[in-house]
Amino acid sequence: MGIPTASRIFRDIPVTDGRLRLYPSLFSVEESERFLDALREGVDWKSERITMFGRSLALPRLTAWFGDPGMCYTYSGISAQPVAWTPTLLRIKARIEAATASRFNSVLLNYYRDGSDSVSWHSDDEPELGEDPVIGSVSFGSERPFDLRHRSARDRTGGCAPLRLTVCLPNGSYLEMGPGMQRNWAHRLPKRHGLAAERINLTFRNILDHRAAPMPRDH
Ligand SMILES: O=C(O)CCC(=O)C(=O)O
Repeated sequence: MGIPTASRIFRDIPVTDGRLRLYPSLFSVEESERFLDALREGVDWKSERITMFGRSLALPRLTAWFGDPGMCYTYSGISAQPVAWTPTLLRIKARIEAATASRFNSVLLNYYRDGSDSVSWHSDDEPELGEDPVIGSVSFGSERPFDLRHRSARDRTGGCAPLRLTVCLPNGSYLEMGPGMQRNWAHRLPKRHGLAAERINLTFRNILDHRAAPMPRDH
């Protein structure tokens, strides 16, 4: 299937112990607006709760989990059963798969209603994703900074690659966190106080062993 040339343009962001690739315009502005509207209106968004220090708290974002049958996922102590792929999600997935060598069987959707919504430091390293997963992250709506930090305090290579960096994720972009990025790095989407605009993020994943024991995390 032919895809627009702009979709294929990418930039490798140099990082120690990992591979990070940004496609700034995998989707055009018009497509991104249509997908943002379709996802906001068409997804049954959930406000999940986690227990921290004995208190039940709502996650500061809405979420939804879609995938092939049986692709259950446990994150932040929440066990999610997949909703079946919708035509919109299959179109987004097809674009990624046409532009890259990656293949995914599930996706976690995050709806950030405004700048007070966020996700705190974590790695996508649940056992069902396997030892060294590739995570594909699509962004629609408001551009937000995405922070990454290496898990070790020191640069073990002695080189000058940064151990902490921020990547701005524009409307219509696709960030691929390749091998090494969950094992060696953590990431977060910090709050942007005063920002009124919404954003929807889709993190495509591959569940390798859906029977693996869950490892809850805080975020
Ligand atoms: O919204 C983002 O860009 C990050 C989402 C994320 O880190 C996650 O779903 O694990």
